[in-house]
Amino acid sequence: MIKIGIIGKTNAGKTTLFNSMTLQSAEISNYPFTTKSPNTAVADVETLCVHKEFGVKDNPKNSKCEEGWRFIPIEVTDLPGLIKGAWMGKGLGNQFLSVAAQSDALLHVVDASGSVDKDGKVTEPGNGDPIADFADVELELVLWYTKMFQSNLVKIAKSSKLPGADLATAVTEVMQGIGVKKEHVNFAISEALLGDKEIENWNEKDIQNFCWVLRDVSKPTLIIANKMDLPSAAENFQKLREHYKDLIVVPTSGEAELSLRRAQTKGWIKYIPGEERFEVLKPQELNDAQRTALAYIRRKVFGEYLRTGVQFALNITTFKLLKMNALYPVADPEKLTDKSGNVLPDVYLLPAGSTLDDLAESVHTDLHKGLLYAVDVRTGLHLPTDYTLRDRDVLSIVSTSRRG
Ligand SMILES: Nc1nc2c(ncn2[C@@H]2O[C@H](COP(=O)(O)OP(=O)(O)OP(=O)(O)O)[C@@H](O)[C@H]2O)c(=O)[nH]1
Ligand SMILES: [Mg+2]
Repeated sequence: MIKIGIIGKTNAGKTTLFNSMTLQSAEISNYPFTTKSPNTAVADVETLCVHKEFGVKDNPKNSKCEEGWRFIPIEVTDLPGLIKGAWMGKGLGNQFLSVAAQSDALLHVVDASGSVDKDGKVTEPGNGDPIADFADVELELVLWYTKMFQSNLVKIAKSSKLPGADLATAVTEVMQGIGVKKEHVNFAISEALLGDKEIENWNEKDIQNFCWVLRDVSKPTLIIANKMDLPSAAENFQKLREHYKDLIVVPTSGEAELSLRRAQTKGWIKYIPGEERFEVLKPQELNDAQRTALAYIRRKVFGEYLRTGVQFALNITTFKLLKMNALYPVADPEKLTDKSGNVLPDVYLLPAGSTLDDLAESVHTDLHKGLLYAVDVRTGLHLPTDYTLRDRDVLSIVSTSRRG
């Protein structure tokens, strides 16, 4: 399952976002460092389901389908807030950073309303500096990567000199546990202009440059501009977008999403996460405060930003940053069912460039072992095992052992 980590300064609203995505009840407060250890739970990403195109009614098994949208589970981890010096192990730093580094992608949350001061205490909106907050946390992360690289320098230098070895392979061996791939290392060597320099001759600056690029390329990150419902958030959101041009900045209100998801669970409103509207179903069951809160969300969040942004952020991370494709394996190419008769039962997420062979491996080892070909349900064509999968493919995989 895809793993997404939520990082950021204390009080930025990480746990509120986490609870709104996963419907958990992890502790939220306006005191700094409320979260003491990581919380992990399942959330969903959303993609347009193929069942309408085929004119069938589906029976999802590994996912859910609501009003034409497929919701596919992913894993989300909420991390403790960060303090300066975390990379050296200060506070909960090390624990935080190693979990963050194991995620496939990161949501880096900043308080766009600027209501958290430099020490993480809640202040008047507008007093905080979200651009500096983002830079501080990023620096900690890069320093942690640098420390990991530096403490393995002797080992890397030695194994890169072994017969048949090279520098990129040696670095990858040491750092693959945190998602670093050989192509990332090669890219970082070339971006930092270190292709012609023996590793023994890399100076501090070379190492720093190399580690910045490595962090960027190996860990896709989305900036979440949170607390958009508060004053001064709009201005800071623009500033963040201008300052961090190479990154995607998504405006969110975690608090609004959490209120809506909870109201929806209680049956008070109809709301599908990600949609640009909600409907009050039981106005008589709401008290004055709840009515006011919903009216505020409608005006300040949906009125100005169309949506709370939370589901959108998860979708963008999965489909744009991680370049995932949604794939629908079925056993019966005519009925689009599995062996038990469930229509379009499962969706798998695999990164762009994956092949039919990769899909078969994800579905079942036996299917993979005897893999012959797949039938493209749309065209009836037989696809070879090295066929490059496309988003929303519906495929009946044929192997010597079984159909899946
Ligand atoms: N107005 C507004 N307040 C929010 C929003 N999200 C979170 N908050 C508030 O911000 C404060 C901090 O929220 P948390 O979710 O505990 O923040 P955190 O980033 O997990 O904090 P640590 O665990 O200390 O690192 C709480 O008072 C929340 O109610 C939002 O979207 N809008
Ligand atoms: Mg928290």
